[in-house]
Amino acid sequence: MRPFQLSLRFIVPLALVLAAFALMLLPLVDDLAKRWFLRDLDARSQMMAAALREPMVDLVTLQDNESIQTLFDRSVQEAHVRAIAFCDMSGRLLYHSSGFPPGLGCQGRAPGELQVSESPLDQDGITLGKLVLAQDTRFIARRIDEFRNTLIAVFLMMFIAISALGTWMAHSSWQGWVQSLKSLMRRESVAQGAVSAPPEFRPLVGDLRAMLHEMNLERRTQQNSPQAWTPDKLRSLLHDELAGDQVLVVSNREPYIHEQGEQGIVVRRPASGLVTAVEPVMRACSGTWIAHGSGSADRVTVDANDRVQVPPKRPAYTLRRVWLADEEEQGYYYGFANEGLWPLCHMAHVRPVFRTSDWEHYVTVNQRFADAVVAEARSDDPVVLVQDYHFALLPRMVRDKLPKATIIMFWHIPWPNPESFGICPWREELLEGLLGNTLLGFHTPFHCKNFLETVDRYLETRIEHEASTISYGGELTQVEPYPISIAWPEPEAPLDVVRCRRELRDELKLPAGHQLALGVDRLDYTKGIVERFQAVARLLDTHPELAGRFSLMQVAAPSRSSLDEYQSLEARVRKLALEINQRHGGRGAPPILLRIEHFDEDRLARCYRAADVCMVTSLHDGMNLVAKEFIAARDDELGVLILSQFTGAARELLEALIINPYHIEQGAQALYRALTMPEAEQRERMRSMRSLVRDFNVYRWAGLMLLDAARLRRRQRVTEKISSHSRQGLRRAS
Ligand code: ADQ
Repeated sequence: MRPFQLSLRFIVPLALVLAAFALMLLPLVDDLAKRWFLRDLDARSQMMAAALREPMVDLVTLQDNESIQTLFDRSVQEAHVRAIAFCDMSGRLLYHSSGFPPGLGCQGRAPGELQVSESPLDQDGITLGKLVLAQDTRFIARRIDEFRNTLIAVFLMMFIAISALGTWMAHSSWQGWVQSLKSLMRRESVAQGAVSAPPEFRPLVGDLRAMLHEMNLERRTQQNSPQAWTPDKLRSLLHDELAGDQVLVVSNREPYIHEQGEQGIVVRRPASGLVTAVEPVMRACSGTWIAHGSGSADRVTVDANDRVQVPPKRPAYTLRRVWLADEEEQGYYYGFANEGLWPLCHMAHVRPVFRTSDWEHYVTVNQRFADAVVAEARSDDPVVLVQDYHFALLPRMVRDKLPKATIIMFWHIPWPNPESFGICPWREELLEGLLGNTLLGFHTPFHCKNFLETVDRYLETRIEHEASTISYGGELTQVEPYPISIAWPEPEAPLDVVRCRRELRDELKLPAGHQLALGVDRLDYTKGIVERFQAVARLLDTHPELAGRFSLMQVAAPSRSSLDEYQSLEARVRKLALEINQRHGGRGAPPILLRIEHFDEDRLARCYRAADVCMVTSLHDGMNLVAKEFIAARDDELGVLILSQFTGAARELLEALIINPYHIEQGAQALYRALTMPEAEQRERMRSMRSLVRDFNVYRWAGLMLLDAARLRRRQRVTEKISSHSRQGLRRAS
């Protein structure tokens, strides 16, 4: 579009100049051509008179009327010769060709369309009379018309040729400039001057180099800063890097839910790491959080624009609620997102279900949230933070309306390999939607790699693997890993571990020295709860002495329980727990203590502190926050984490006992090793993991994403500056 606009700026003046030139030139050309034709006619008359002179002298002398008539009639057959006559010295018309015009005599007066020329006829120095030749000039006007038309056609062709050449040159120069600019912006090597810049950019390369260098330095410093990431640091980052920019968050789940309780309306906060991480951002910039209004009292607590100020006690930002009809929630959330995308992205051997009606709801709901983003935007370039797989289409929808927005999306679940993703009937649409993002984040480099390979397989794009960017339709999407984490707990009065151990064992009616492993999950088939129970059963098979002295407490929060797959999982989990308890629970406490319920934060923290072992056995998991919560809770530096190799967390928490949850014997062995691990080894492992989770907390996760967004935003602004510089140059050149 832009090269076309630039070429218009060149074509319109060219058309005007050529038109003015043609207007000036055409009368001149007419006049010149007319004179040229008349001169030509005159020369022809002279030639004809010269040719007639000799025979005419003889014939006039002999007064041979008949031969003169024949000679004259033959001569008027020549092109444009209308009449020939001979007049004597006294001006009498003696002979003339047939059809001689009546008004034309010997006086040289002729009707307007004729040109008359006279030539004397001499013999031996005596003048016999004169030859009068009349030529038709009407053809001259016709010729001049033809000539003028030809000239206009030549001008038109010149205009078309120059315009086409100009457009092509503008287009290729534009592309060249944009390419060079992109290379300049993308590659750090440019900062060292490795990529040669086109001459037009040379005045800017110095600035650009300094800016890139400064930004990369800043990023590295921020990443490796020994200073811990805190909500305050996140706030000051926003203040320094995105001052004055509007921030909009989009998520399915809202940060505050109003419910109708027995004693009136109550506000509930969902337990979610995402809310913890994003809330300081929102508080600092007074942004707007757009989410599905799912609470029973949500509608009565919003204003006429569906907005409510939150947190309720000290309002700091706006929550904009979006309403969904039951069938829309069913199709978009339960259907496409959780029966389609969730199993598609997790390798847990549950087949995704794709229904066209679910997809249609998914498109409609994404569009409704995108419209809400556009409606809430106060400028044409807000920062939009999109959360998770519920909104794969939204980035493109927002980009179409707000091309200058900085859209950042975090995909909280794994990204599968291209073959697995390829079974989705709407794979291209989803990928195109995601490429509307400026920045797309995953938990691990492996998920980023899978995403790049998937895009490479199914869309025509340009991928720079080194820079981790995808160029699609002239837009660039940066793909980066941002491992999510938790907020490091800083309780006012730390819980005493010994007390937590005693209280939990009392509550579960377990003897004081009873060893306890803990599992905390949403009741989801990706979490490997069945495999965890099988590992416990296997442990008791191989170490029967542990029966009655060890239990696994499984706290499973009901989740998506309206879906068949989740109902049958619950039934399997309950049945397996019962079977294992019957088989191994004869002597004392049952080996599996199953609690299918949601625990509040405080209760969970007590469980983490009371356990000897935490078992995270996910079959596939983007990150898994339970592993990090367990580590953060253990300020006594004791306790062992068993962690599935298929979690994102396993890439960071290397001191955990890493297992393959499908390998039941391996799980059982790890459990035995954990239950018998000396305290010194527990401390060593726990200390190392605690220091990592403390520093790599959720504020760092949000901070690095925002820093990168600010960096890309600055790049975009420099790109725009350079583009406008190039456009000015182009305008001057044309
Ligand atoms: P989840 O699949 O929900 O998250 P996870 O990361 O473990 O998985 O987070 C679960 C959260 O729910 C934890 O904060 C945990 O404390 C809480 N929780 C679990 N069971 C509970 C219970 N019974 N009662 C109360 N709270 C309970 C998705 C991805 C993950 C990714 C996160 C964050 O699937 O891979 O780590 O998002 O990006």
